[in-house]
Amino acid sequence: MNSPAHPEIRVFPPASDTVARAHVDAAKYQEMYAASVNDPEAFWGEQGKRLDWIKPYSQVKNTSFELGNVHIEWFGDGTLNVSANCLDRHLATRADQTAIIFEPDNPDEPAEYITYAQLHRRVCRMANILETLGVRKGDRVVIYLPMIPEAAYAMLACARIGAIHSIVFAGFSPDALAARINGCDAKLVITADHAPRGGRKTPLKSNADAALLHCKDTVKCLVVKRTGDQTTWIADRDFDYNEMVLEANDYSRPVEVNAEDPLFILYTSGSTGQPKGVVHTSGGYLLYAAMTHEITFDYHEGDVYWCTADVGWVTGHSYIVYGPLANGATTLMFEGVPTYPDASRFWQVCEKHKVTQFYTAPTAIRALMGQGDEFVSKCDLSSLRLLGSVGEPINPEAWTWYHEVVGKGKCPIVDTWWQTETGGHLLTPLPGAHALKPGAAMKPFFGVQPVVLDPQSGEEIPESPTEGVLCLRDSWPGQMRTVWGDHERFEKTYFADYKGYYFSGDGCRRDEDGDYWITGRVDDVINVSGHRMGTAEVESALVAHVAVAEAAVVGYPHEIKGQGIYCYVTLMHEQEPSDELKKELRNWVRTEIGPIASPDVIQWAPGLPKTRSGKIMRRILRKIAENDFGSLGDTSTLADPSVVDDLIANRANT
Ligand code: 6R9
Repeated sequence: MNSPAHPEIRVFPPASDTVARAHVDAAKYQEMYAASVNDPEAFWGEQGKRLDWIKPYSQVKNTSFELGNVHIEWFGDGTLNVSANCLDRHLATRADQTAIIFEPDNPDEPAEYITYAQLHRRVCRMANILETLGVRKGDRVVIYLPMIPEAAYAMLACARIGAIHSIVFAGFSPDALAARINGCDAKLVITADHAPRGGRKTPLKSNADAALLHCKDTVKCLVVKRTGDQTTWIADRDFDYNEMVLEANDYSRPVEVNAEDPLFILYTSGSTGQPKGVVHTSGGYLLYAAMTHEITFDYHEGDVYWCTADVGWVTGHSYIVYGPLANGATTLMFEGVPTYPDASRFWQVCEKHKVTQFYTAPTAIRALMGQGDEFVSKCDLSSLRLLGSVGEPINPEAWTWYHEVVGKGKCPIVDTWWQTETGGHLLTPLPGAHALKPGAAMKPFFGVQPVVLDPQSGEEIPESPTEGVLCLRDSWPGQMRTVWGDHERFEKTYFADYKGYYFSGDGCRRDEDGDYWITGRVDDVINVSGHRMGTAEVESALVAHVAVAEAAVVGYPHEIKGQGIYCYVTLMHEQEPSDELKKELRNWVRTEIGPIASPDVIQWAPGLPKTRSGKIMRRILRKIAENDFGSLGDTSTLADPSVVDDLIANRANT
C-alpha cells in the first residue's frame, strides 16, 4: 500500500493476526498514550506495579529539565532489588523454564539451556564471590567478558548486592579499559581468559593485565575460564571464578536498594572529550526496560526471544538481560558473529532454537543482504513472528530485504529509536497498533513526548511535515540520571542547547501523518556498524602519535557499516607521508581505542580548513569525505581557502 502524499513510500498496516495477538492495538495505544502524557503520575504509578517492591513507592515522578537544576527521580521513596525482580519472583511459576539459551561461537559446541532455578543459584554464587572479594553496596565492578552467561550472572550478582556494574565491550583496548576502571574507581574487574568470536580469540585477561598496570594496585581481578588457555597470574590480585564457585553458597539475600540507587554505569561517546559514564538507576530503568520489551516485541509466554547485541552496549543491558528477565522471558545469548562459520549463522540459530522475535542492527542486515538470499532461504524461519532493528537508521533497501527475505512478508519490523541515555525504546512502531513505513521509527512509546525544534531558533515546530532536531519535552522512567561524577557535564550535554528540553543529538523529520524518521546525528558523533563513536576520541588518539601534528575526523557514507571513519591527518614538520605510516596510524588507533575505531580512510592534509579564529570547519571536511564538492557552502571565512582545493584534489577513494 502506498502513502497518499508520497506514492513511493510503502505503508504496511498491521496484519489482522498480529493485531489479534498484540498486547496493544491501535485504540489501546491512543488511550494509553493520552493517559501517559495527560497524567504521568497516575499512568506510571500504575505501571510501576509490574515490579515487585520491597517498600512500595508513594511518590512517582519528580523531575526537572531546568538548566542548573536538572533533576530526575522516579518512584523516589520505593525500595526493591533488581535481581530479585529478574529471578526470585519467577521461581514459584517458572523455575524449570529456560531463562537463558546460550549459543556459543562455535556451532559444534553444544548450546546451553539455563533455567530460572539454575540462573538464580548461579547468580547467588557469583554474588557471594563478589562479597568474598570485598565488594559492597555502592561499589563499582567493571565487567569485561565475552558474550557468555557469566556476563549475565555478573550483572545480576552486582544488582543482588547493590553494587554498580560498568560493562566494557570486549572489543575495547587495554587503554580504553583502564580509563573506564579508573573513571568509576572500580574495586574489581571481572574478565575471562579469552573471548572466542568468529573463530578467533581476543586475549581478554592479558588485556586486563595491561590495563591494570595503569590502575590502583588495590583493584582485584576475577577470571572466568572460557577457552582454558593459559594466562599469567598475579597472586592476591587474580582470583579464579571456576574454583571459587565450587565453594560458594548458592543462596544470597537480595539487598534492599532505593529505586534511585545506581544499577549501572555505561560509558558512551559524545561529541566532545572522553566517553562519559551514563548512570542508570534501579526502579525506573527496570520498569521501562521490562515494559518496552513486552510491548514493543509483543512478548508472550512461550516465546523465544533473541537480541543479537553484545552486553557491552546498552541494547544488551536492556534487551538481553534486564527487560526479558524481569518479564520471565526466554532470552538467547549469542557469543559469535553473523558471518561465522558462514553467512547463514543467524538463520541457523533462529531455526535451531525456534526463535520468535529477532532483534538486530542494520549493519548486520546490510552485510548479510550482500551475501545473497540463499543463506536465508535454506533455513526454516517459520517460527519468526517479529523482527526488530536498532542502532542506526535502516535504509529502505535493507528494510525491504529484512521484511521479505527474512520475515517472508509476515513479520512486522519494529525500528526502535533510542540511546544509551534513554534506557529503552523512545520511538518505535508497536506491532499491533501501527502501520510500518520502511525507514521510519514512527511513534513515541508511552510517556514519551518528542518535539522537533528549529535548530537555529530553538523553537518548537508544531506543524507537520517538518524537519529539525529531535528533543524530548518531559522525562520517562528509563532516562539516565546523571553523568558519573559530573552532573554539570550531564546538564551541559543534554539540557543547555535547547532550554527546557532533553536534546537527543539526532536530527529527525516528522511527516504529514505525524510519523518520525531519524535522519542521523547532528553533532560530532558517528555511527560505525551501529557502534557509537565521538570523532573527538579518534582525533585525540591520532594526535597522540609522534608523527601527527593535527587530525580531523568525520564520518562518510559506507555501504555496510552505515558510516565509515575518514581521517584528515596533518603530519609533523619533516615527517614523510607513506603507506606504512598509514598502516601504523591505523594500528595505533586500534590499540588506543579498539578495533571498532579503526580508520577506514586516512588522507594526508597539508592544512585543514579553519576559520580565522582557528576553528576547524568540519562541515567542509564532511562534504569532501562524502564526495559532495558542489555544496561546500561559504568558504570565504576560511583563513586559507586554498587548503580546500588541495584536499579535494587529493581526496582518497572511498
Ligand atoms: C540503542 C543505541 C544511540 C544513537 C542514536 C541514533 C542512533 C539508534 C536508531 C538510531 C536511527 C534507529 N540510533 N537507534 N538511528 N534509527 N532505530 O543504539 O544506543 O549506542 O547510545 O546509540 O544511535 O543516532 O542517537 P547508542
